[in-house]
Amino acid sequence: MISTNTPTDQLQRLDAAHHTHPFTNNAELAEKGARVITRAEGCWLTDSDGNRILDGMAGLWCVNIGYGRHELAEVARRQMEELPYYNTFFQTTHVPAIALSQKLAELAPGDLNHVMYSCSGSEANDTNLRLVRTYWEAKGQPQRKAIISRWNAYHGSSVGSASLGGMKGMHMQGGLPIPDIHHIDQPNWYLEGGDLSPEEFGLERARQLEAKIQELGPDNVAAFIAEPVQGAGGVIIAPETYWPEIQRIVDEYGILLIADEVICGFGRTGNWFGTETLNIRPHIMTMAKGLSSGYQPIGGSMLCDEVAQVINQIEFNHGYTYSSHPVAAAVALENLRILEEEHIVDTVRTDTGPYLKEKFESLTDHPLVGEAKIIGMMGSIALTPDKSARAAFKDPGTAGFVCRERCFANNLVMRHVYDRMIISPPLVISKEEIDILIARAWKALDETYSELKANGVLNA
Ligand code: PXG
Repeated sequence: MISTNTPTDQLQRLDAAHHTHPFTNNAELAEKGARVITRAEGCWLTDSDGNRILDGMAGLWCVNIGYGRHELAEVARRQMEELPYYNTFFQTTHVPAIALSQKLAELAPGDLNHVMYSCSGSEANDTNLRLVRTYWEAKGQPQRKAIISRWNAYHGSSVGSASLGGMKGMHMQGGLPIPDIHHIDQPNWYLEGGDLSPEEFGLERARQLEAKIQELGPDNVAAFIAEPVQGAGGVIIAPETYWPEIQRIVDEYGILLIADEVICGFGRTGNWFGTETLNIRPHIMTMAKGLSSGYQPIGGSMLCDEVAQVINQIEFNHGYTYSSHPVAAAVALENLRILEEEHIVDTVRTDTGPYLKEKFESLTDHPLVGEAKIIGMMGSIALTPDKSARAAFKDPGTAGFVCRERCFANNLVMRHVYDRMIISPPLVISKEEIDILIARAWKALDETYSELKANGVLNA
């Protein structure tokens, strides 16, 4: 029987033999061996060799309250003893589902007062896909099937949610997207803005939504789906003109707006939801990740009163065995209690968030960094071979990969999306830990710079 005391190389060999990792070239990984994470506390991971690693990504953008909160373990244990499982399909319910739904209705903005649960963000977006089309059928407009999304959006990895997403590398595998999903360009000014000012570019990109609605026929469009801030796409913060124009178009054409809050939700942007930070009024909100801080797999769709009222009049033939799972719901509720009672979201907005912003933006002093963008506790820097020209690397992703490896070697987890380096730390990160994060990032950038220079990849 193996355990965390088993030698690392033996764990790595067994992992390579039997465990197929997501989004990974498993043959390459088997060559070098996966790093084995054994414990975590606060913002710190420990690996099987005893290294302590600062987790600048909160797991996968999800461990908002940090690791090691025994209260959640205690709630899970109690719930497992009392009622480990029951479904809500056939005229039954249970206390954790009721309590969590009530709490979410209280926290969510506007009249987003109703929750349909899933176990993940992908499942929640699959729910949304079927739900918005079913909504329009119930309203006597079955021809409204088209859903508009954006290139480089991430909405999940299932057939439906990956189709909604705009990752071309995902569409290329497995015959995606499914029919009647349409994509417009993303508001990524740094890479795609050309000579336009950010403000002009924001308007231009938002107006692609209007053009797409007109192309498809306004009566055929069901919904527009977008992340308030694109996460997996590289922490792309739209220019200020973008969202007001999107909201105008959505309102004018009467289509549904789905805000995918899987990353932005539960404090990440300094408010409970990204839609509040950006002043967006969605009809449906996708949730997962920070809902339970990753302690249990749970996601869901928050519906506004009108959408819920229409859906509630029919039998919507949809649900998962583990929808509103009592243990996951109880753990999520405890997570929300901690976020609220410890004022974690307020602290991000008024104290640690501004501190991180100042330090993070100072990374633009580094010769390799073209821009730094951050909102609350999600940020990214663009690596560039030539700062003055906003230049991109010839072979996108190479520099980012080198930098990620240098971060890892310096015991900092920072993810790369092509040549953008990303942070999304636990929301409880302290100022001292922020200083460590920035110092390690700076060191990794220096090492990356030297390596790229030696390889002749830098222009200047
Ligand atoms: N929507 C958004 C906005 C997401 O970021 C999902 C939906 C899907 O959630 P699930 O729970 O099904 O994974 C996500 C997930 C990365 C990375 O490397 C990001 C995600 C997942 C895995 C990796 O940035 N986001």
